[in-house]
Amino acid sequence: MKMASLFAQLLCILMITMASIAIIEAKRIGIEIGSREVAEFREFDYFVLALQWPGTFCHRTDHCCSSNACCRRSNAPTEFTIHGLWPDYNDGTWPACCTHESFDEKEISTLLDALEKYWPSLSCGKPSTCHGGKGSFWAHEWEKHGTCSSPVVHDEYSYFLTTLNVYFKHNVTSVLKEAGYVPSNKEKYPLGGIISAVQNAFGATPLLICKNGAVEELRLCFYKDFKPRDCVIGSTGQSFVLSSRSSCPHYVSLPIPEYASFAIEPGVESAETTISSVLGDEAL
Ligand code: U2P
Repeated sequence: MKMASLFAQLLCILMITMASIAIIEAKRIGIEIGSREVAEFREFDYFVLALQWPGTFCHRTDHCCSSNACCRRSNAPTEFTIHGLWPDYNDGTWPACCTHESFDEKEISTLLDALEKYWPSLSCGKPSTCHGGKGSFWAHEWEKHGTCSSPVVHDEYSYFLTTLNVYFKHNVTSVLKEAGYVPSNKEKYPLGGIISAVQNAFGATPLLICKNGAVEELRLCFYKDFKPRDCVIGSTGQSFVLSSRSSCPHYVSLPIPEYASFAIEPGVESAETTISSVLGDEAL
């Protein structure tokens, strides 16, 4: 009897230890349990180029710091900026933190001017990295998404260069401007009109994400060869459908990007940057 109870206790300790190890391992490789990120590291199906609208993001700045581009006064962004290039699965899930490679800013030193301008952080927060720490916006995006972009993108440098090149080839801000959708704090534009303008320009349906009726993100989707494809996923036969209507009303606003007027924290210089390097003709 005593032996049986001892055995049961040992079994219990063993199970708790195994569960703890599993949770520590999941956290180590950055899997957010309960979210749509998956631990599966099979090859992804397509890419999402996620773009942020600074007019919406910068409105919510409540303090300034050198890393927040909303605080750059005359150099604050006025066009869609890059959030990330995300490898995704067709079922609406995505892999995350696929390798143990850590972000190294030295690897992308020649791209930094361009990244500061076109891929800046629009907040002061320090996002989590895959191996238990906090890092820059770029560190987060590379470790979480870039490391899952194989076999199309193999390393950190090509992840950032490829993303910049895809971004330059698909200038959403000018497409919307040409269609009459200019930043405004008064106008509201038909969601369908914005979607059509992007469809006409690139031949594929984007996905819009809104916050309080304002465009917060616009996502473009691409096959692995970077030919545009629809972002809307799902059909009548599938239960998963993701569309711009999930978060945007019929009429949306595109607020004028205005830099945050909060002072930069004392002792920290303003992060004014100018683009001084040309990326050259490096192909995708
Ligand atoms: O949408 C909220 C966050 O989930 C991650 N995401 C979303 C859609 C998608 O197709 N792929 C994807 O990764 C993004 O996480 P982040 O890169 O910001 O950590 C997105 O912001």
